[in-house]
This record gives sequence, C-alpha cells and structure tokens, in this order.
Amino acid sequence: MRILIAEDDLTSRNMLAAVLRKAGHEVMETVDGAETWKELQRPDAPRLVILDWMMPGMDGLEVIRQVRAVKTDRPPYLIMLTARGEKADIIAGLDAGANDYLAKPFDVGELRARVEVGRRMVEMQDALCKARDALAHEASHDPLTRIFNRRAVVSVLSRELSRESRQHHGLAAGICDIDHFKKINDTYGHMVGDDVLCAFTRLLRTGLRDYDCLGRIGGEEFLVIAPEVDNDGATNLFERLRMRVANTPISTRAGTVTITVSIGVRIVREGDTIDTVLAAADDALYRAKKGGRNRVCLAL
Ligand code: GH3
Ligand code: MG
Ligand code: MG
Ligand code: MG
Repeated sequence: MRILIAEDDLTSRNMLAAVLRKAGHEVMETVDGAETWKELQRPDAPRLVILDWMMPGMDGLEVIRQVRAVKTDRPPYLIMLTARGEKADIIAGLDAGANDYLAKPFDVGELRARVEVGRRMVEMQDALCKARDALAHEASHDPLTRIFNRRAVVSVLSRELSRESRQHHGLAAGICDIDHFKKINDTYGHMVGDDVLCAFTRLLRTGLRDYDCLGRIGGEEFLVIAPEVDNDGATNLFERLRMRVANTPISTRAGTVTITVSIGVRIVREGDTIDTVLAAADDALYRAKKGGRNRVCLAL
C-alpha cells in the first residue's frame, strides 16, 4: 500500500523507506509538518502515515490534530515515531488521535508488524465503507430498472417542495403510467414485460434534463420531478416524454413492441405537500386514462 513517511531526519527516513519498500509498499516522503499536512489534504492522500514527533515548523502532534479535525469516513492510520521512553509524548499523541506509535531507534520486525496492523485496519475500514455504500444504494434504488425507488424519489420531491416554497422557480411532478401494460405481460410473458420496463425507463431518462429526477413508484408507474419549469415548460416536457414513448419502438427478446404512456401532472402550488402533489397527479392520471390514454393531463 502507499505509505507516507514524515520524518526530518535523513538517516531515519532512509531506513524506514528501505524497510517498507522491501516489504512491497509504495513509499512517499516528507520532511516537515507543513508539507506533510499539505500531502494529507490531497484527495488521493496515502492512508497510512508514519509521523515523526519532532519536525520543523508544525510538529507531529499538530499534524495529528489537523488530520483528526477533518470529518471523513476514510481517515488515515497514523503511526507516531517517538524517542524511546517518552511516555508523556506517547500519551499526548494517542490522545490527539494517533493509532499507534513506534519508538526510535525502531526494530525492523516491529515496524513491519505495526505497519501490517495498520494496513489491515485501513482495508477493513474501506470494506465497511463499501458495504455501507452498497446497502445505501440498494435501499434507494429499484433493482430492475436501477433508477430511484419510491422512497428515494419521494424524498427528492420533499426536498424540491421545500426549495420551491422558498424560491418559487416553478416545480412540476408527473406520474407516468404505461398503458395496458398487463397486456404486454399476458401476450409476451413477464420477462419481456421487464425488458419493456427497463427500456421505458431509459426512454424517460434520456428525455429529461440533468436536474430532473426519475423514480419508480409502483409496478409500471414512474414519478418525474421537474424543477425550474413554468406551466408551459411542464406541459412541453411531459408532452415530449409522451411522444417519445409512443414513437419509439422497443426491441425485446420477443421482437419489437410499441407502448404508450399516460401522464398526470401537478404543477406545484403554494401550500402543496407530498400527499397533495401525489394525489392531484394521480387524479390527473386517472382522467388521462379515462380520456383514452396516451395523453398528458394537468391536475385541476
Ligand atoms: P392501464 O392502462 O389502466 O394502466 O392498464 P395496465 O394494464 O397498465 O394497468 P394494471 O394496473 O391493470 O396492470 C399493471 C401490470 O403491471 C400488472 C402487473 O403484473 C404488471 N407489473 C407490475 N410490476 C411488474 C414488473 O416488475 N415486471 C413485469 N413484467 N410486470 C409488472
Ligand atoms: Mg524529527
Ligand atoms: Mg398501466
Ligand atoms: Mg398502474
């Protein structure tokens, strides 16, 4: 792994670097506290640092304090170098946030072993972060279409509603429901139905602006949140989506399928909440279905 040696003493630095390189690590070197702190602020900073206690400018203890003041889920593992027997230094360093210490002159075997402990800790932390991120992704995304699930898209709606109540830049929400989707399943089977859902999702996504949000709120129902739109803008946006779906044949494992979509749109009004927006859009969707499908209806 990449290890930073922060040590002003040339002999000690060279010895540390030689041992660590021999153990297969990639070694970087700094010679004072300020340079060390600068290195550690880089996004790709090394995750394991061997830090001398006494250095010109900012000392090791100060560097430890600076590093630990930064809130991050991937903090570096810090091994402090102290003169043998400086108990008070060791305690101060550990209290400030060092993970471990090594007394100078160091023992080669001990150095290797302590660095190995650090490497294991860093790897374990990375694995935990990765697992956490994967769980968070799973909790907010629909497994079939890979877009936001109901919970995630509704939370975006909540955020956009509170922004709209302050800024009044215009906000619209549209529920897009595939017409007669059950027929696709009945005719071609569920797998083809799934293909169509994925293709439909891609069609909507490519028809939206970067700052619009799309999520799956039910089987073949999707919610589009479009900020920064006035009435005409919202109508145009959803009408464009409707036409794109109607005019784009979808190729599936059973051949080409054409679908249409009905969309119920609420242009957000003063005092709207998640519930009123969704109920109004749903009501408009119902009218779009009743009116013959393949159409956009605005909430009354
Ligand atoms: P309408 O035009 O009134 O919306 O008719 P519809 O057939 O689209 O609506 P309906 O609510 O009757 O049927 C929706 C169908 O969507 C029923 C259900 O089996 C299917 N469905 C829901 N989730 C999935 C899914 O993940 N994959 C597949 N293949 N089908 C799904
Ligand atoms: Mg020194
Ligand atoms: Mg439907
Ligand atoms: Mg439906």
